[in-house]
Amino acid sequence: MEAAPVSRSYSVHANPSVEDLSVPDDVIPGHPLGVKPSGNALLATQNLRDAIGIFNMLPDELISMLLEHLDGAGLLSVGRTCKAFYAFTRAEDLWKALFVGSPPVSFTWNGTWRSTYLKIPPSEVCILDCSSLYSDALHRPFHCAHIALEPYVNNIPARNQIARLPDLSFEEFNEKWSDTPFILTEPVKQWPAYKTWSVEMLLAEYGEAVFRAEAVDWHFYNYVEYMKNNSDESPLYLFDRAFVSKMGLKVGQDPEATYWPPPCFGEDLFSVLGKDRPDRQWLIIGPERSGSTFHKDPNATSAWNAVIRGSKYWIMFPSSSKLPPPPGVFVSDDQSEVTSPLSIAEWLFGFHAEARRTPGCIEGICGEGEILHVPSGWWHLVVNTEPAIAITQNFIPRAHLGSALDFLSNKADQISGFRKDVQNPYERFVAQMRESHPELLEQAQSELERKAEGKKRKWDEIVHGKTEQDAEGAEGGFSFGFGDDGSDVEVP
Ligand SMILES: O=C(O)CCC(=O)C(=O)O
Ligand SMILES: [Fe+2]
Repeated sequence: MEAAPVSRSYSVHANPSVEDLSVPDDVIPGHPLGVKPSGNALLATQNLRDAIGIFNMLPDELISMLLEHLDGAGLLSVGRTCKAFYAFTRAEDLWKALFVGSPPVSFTWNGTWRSTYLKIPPSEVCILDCSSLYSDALHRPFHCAHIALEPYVNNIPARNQIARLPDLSFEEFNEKWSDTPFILTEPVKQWPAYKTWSVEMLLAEYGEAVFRAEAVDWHFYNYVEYMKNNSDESPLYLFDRAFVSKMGLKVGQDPEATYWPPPCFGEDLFSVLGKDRPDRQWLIIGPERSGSTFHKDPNATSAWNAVIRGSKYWIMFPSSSKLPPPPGVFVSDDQSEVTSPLSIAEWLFGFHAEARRTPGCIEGICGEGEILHVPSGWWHLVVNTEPAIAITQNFIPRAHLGSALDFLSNKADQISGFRKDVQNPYERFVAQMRESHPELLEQAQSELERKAEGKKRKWDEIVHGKTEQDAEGAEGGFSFGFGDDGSDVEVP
């Protein structure tokens, strides 16, 4: 009953021997302790769970939750009581939480969170046979950490393919492409970063530098040890917004620049805020299977994401208040919270097929030296199909000034990435735009007014059967988003 999606094709001979029909070892390795999915218990003659006494009445998930309350010594003690509890206390999530909760200043990555927390060198890790334990809760993360990505990222239907182009001019981007995801194959190939960066080179140059990886700040040499030797279902992802200063890079127009934003995207209008602008650029490094679960980028910004080494699979959906979120993703009524309780592997396993059939879905692989455009408001899930190094930058393009203003003024509670002391980002932004680009601001504001007026008219027609002229004299006000363009403009 072990579920094992086939990762690679293997030949079946005309006269298969027993060996020929066996599942090859390289598909999905067995669980390190031999734990099996729970369905196997139905035919089993022995079950290690019988030894856990009164706890046998609790579901696996509840046992795991109880164990989350123990410290390292507690977990080791419980694990010594019987093989079933030994297997439960070996769950990597427990040890990851302990390690991340009290990170040592220096450490050696020993291949698992448990061995790293307990400082057990790989040669001294002991393994008890728990093959008579049947638990989906324990088996699932291990299984997900090994499922093959190929069936999901390959064979993209032609109708779903993200457009691929060598390059674009600013005019082409501004007039035709600012609402559309695309991959450019040329500009990044000019970057010194593309020509010189690799994990080894970065390790040699910046091994001692400390980068942020989710909730931890690690020396890069530790992250590389981790990257090369882990079996996590959702590998820790290096995502550092201060890499330019940490690495002493020059960026943009400078003759010694390591990289520069491709000119087609034009200026980033958030630059008018100078030092008060929100976070904008990140270095992203991760092993195969690391990536980003479904989200929309912050503050209604667009983004580009340039792959310097490796490759990334992207699956994307447009959004508007009329469209549901992607399959398997749930959003609170005010869109402020996204719940995607699944890891990338679980989502691929459970929802990818449905997503691929859903209108609006587009997919693509952004390879080494290529750059992908994420228009503001688009949902995206990204998974690294190989160990990858990327740089991403968020920006407000001219064509999306209206949606950025709309977001900043109407979704103030969802604004993120500004320094804490920057009060009232919307008003600051408008004031700076009025100074630097008054004509663009005026255009965007009248565009927003036109949209709000259109919505108001539509509402009046639906509710009161009123015509445009009648509605002009209407009184009272409330807010309602019809969202035919993805924005929820306040109706006065
Ligand atoms: O490279 C990735 O994982 C995607 C990053 C991303 O979506 C983001 O920075 O918003
Ligand atoms: Fe993103």
